[in-house]
Amino acid sequence: MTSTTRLTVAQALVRFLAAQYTERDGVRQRLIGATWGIFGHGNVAGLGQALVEYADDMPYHQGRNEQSMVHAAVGYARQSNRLSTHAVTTSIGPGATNLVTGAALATVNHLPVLLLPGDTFATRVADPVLQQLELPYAGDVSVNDCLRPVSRYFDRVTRPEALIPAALQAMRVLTDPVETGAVTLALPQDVQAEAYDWPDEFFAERTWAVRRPGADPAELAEAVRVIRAADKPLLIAGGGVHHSRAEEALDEFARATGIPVASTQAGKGSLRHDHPQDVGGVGHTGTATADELARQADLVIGVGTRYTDFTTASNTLFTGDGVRFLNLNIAPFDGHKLAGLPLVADARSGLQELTEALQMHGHRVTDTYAGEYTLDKERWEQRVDACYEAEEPDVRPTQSQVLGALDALVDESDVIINAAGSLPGDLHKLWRARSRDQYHVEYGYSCMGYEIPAAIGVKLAAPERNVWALVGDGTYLMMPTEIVTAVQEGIAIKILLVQNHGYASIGGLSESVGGERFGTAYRYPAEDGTYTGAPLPVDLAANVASLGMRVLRAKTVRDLRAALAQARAADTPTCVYVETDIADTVSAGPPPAQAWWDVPVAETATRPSAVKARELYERHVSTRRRHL
Ligand SMILES: Cc1ncc(C[n+]2csc(CCOP(=O)(O)OP(=O)(O)O)c2C)c(N)n1
Ligand SMILES: [Mg+2]
Repeated sequence: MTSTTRLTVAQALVRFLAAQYTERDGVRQRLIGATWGIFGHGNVAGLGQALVEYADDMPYHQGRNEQSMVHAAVGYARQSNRLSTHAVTTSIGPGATNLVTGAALATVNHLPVLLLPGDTFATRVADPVLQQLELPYAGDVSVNDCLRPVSRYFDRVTRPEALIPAALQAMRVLTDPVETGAVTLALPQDVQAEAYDWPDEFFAERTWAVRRPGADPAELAEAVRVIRAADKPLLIAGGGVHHSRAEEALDEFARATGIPVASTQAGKGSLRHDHPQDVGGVGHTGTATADELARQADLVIGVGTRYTDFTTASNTLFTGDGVRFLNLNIAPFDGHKLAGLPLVADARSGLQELTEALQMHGHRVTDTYAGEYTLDKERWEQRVDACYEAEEPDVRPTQSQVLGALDALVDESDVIINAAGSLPGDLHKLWRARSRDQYHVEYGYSCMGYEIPAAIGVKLAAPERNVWALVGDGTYLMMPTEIVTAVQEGIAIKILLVQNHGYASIGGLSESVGGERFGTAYRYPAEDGTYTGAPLPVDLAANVASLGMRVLRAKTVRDLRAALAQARAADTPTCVYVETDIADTVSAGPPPAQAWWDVPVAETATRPSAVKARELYERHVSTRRRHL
């Protein structure tokens, strides 16, 4: 007879989660390192009680907003190379639907996170309960169904025994490098508290091996053939290089073949900035070096990339004669993009196999090609230096100079986090990544508000690192509340808050697409009704301080350098607050976009700015290539 233990569904789930491990390359770690939670009637008596009961087995973190709890879990998962993540429990209704944005972010970025929203009664004896959505045409729907399209696995545990298959499927998806993303187990609140006799095997330690599949021999042979036949190959490193910990394999591939390596936002840092083959970011926010190589390339080797519009410059970047794509990707879906030759494999395994095969042929790009990109790379470095330099240290810095001040201070152990605004573009162009984890820009979902909670997650995964959340004022206002969590738990994150009184990024974009910067500045309304009056009297530094975090205000470049150094040395959460000028962000900013980005412009309009923008738009559209 199997031995059993009588526990509630919530208790069983917590015990089960505490016993799950992942293993890759001989290293084993907890799959669910901790659980975040905000309690309401949908989870307080179920999961809330279970987390107290098993507090020794499952660490708990108290969040302030459900979305930001997911961001923290995502930050933790990314820093943990997807081998470990956090769970997030919420109440029903608004607590649950607040998860949707975080879930989408996790799924878009292929980062694992376990969501445990409470759900309305399975028995329906008290319908409608507080916060229940009733649909006259469907009795089996709850607001949690909003999580289906943004989850890689969704299940609703309406009976205690159904937890067993649901929990096992959830672990399978979280640890599968192709499938992973947000995983949702919706837990009706009555079922959470229901007892059941669980077979003890359910609670035994279980290790999920994270696989590294190698390439199919025929695909590998074809890949080697096309690389050998290419005159001007360019490799594009995507997030998959990091997820697979393929940075060393990429380094060996690049050194052996001389093939230059550009990177997407998610892939930046795959090679150090001073690696001879690293040519920086590619695409709309790319470097001149990488974008020129992309224009001329006859073979683009995508490694672990989804080829978003920022990378392909909305399909206007790859214009080389007969350009072809070779896509090393663990996901066949991405491997087949741009009518490319798929090389379906783990990034590390695939790169190792390619390097070995190419070395047998002594394959290397020509010295002329290598000489050209080496020279271009040096030229770009000088442009970065010029942007970072601040000849006059006693005036307000430009945003590039803010980055320059940080660049001068950090070493390999620092992690910088950003997701939205004008910073991602500036960082992609300028940032000199010194280590593989340093550049943490979430640009799959580019979600304002990711940065501060993600910094907490990263710091929990890597307590020895200096973790910086870089935030614009718009982003700050979107989601500052997890500062309280950092203060409460003594998580010494650093925030660099750049105040420019509005949306520099979208303001600039708006101007270029005929939108006249409408609704993008934080200003009082002027007489004509547009928001172009005086700046608002908000004091975001005081706001940070009011949440309990130490703030250092910097007015000049000199102040900023001192404040950043002080913040870096601090062992409590510290924010550096600096004002820049929206106008500076454009005029004294980094080099302009080296490639286009498609944001459709009004086809008909009366205002001259929109008419002009449309003319330019049509010229760009005509350069689009279809790769078939
Ligand atoms: C949640 C969310 N809403 C809207 C957007 C669209 N968006 C992208 S950048 C941006 C403005 C960011 O402002 P701020 O943080 O001040 O950065 P700045 O552009 O001034 O550098 C907006 C609204 C987004 N990325 N995320
Ligand atoms: Mg701003």
